[in-house]
Amino acid sequence: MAFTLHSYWRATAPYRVRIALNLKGLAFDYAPVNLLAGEQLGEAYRRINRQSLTPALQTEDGAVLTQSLAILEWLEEVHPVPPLMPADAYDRARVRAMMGIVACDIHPLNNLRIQRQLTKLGVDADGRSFWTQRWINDGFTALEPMIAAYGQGFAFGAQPTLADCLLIPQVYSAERYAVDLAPYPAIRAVAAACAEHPAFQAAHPDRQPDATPT
Ligand SMILES: N[C@@H](CCC(=O)N[C@@H](CS)C(=O)NCC(=O)O)C(=O)O
Repeated sequence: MAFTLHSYWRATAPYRVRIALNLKGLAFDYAPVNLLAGEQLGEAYRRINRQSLTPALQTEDGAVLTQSLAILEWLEEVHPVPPLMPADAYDRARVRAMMGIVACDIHPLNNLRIQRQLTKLGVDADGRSFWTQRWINDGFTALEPMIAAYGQGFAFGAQPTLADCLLIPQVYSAERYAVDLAPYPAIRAVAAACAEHPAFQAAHPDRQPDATPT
């Protein structure tokens, strides 16, 4: 059985997993979940992921995995070639620190359900943009010197790692929310390098079967 990735084209957490699958050369079927239409809240998808969040990955042997970080680490353990983590334990901790900044300290504050809750609380579009930009800037301000110190073309080192799988979708989100990336030259350089890489290109939201013009 092939992999099936439950995904929404513009959502950044499934985008992380698409990049990793592509980097590892693992083919997958694409199962769209229309987040704007609320499909994640329906019973059919809740049977796949009780959290009503994307991604979910059905593996070759029929298991269903949720939470993008858990999926990425599972892919790395079960399909270790090419490696997306450095060999050294200190270096792996550095990559995981970069991953944590995006996955724990930026993204949870900005995703769709948070945006919807802010709207319900009366925060207008400008207020929501300010909120989103603020948390992205906070995280990018921390990431920038780490990437400047450890990156050699990619976020950590000279080959893609799981840090790039997290960073690139977050840069996509930052551009959507009109964050000024001028203060982050190291992040911009990594984004430019990844934009030339076929695995990242194929994972781009605009290339997904459910992409719709906005
Ligand atoms: N921590 C989760 C976050 C998943 C998540 O928030 N997914 C978003 C898309 S990026 C989603 O499906 N949101 C649906 C909603 O907010 O209703 C992970 O890393 O998988």
